[in-house]
Amino acid sequence: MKTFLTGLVLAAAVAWTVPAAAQSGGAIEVAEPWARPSPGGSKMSAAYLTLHNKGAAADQLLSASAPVAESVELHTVVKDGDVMRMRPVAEIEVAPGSTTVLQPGGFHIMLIGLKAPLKQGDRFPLELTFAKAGQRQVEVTVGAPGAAHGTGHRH
Ligand SMILES: [Cu+2]
Repeated sequence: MKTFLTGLVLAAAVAWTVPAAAQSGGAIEVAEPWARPSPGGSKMSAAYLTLHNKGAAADQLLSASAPVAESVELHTVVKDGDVMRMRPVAEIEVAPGSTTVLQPGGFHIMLIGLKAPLKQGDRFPLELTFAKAGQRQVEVTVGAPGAAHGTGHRH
């Protein structure tokens, strides 16, 4: 069923002939960007955020970049025997009308070759490139997700 629906969405996307660059791309909302601190001189860290797709078509996060890191990759975590390993992914899908959460243990934005340590409370810009929504810049706060956002998800 899910494959069938995905097929329909892809067909709709192909039929939609307006150039992607001409669209304002308002369908994707980026919420709660945060990153792990990088203690102990580590040159790597990860950023996380929540993607809401308010549109009628699937979209994909294709890449990201940040001035604090030499390179930025999209990763997921897969179980390899008893070991959890990070793997690069070409894209992160956001289905129409749904939410994709990048969080520890799953999809994340890998910051490689940090130019300076990330300390709790630091902020840095992160540019996201989506297949349809185009480019989006967000400000990432370094710290735990709850600590960085007073209006967290506790009820
Ligand atoms: Cu990673």
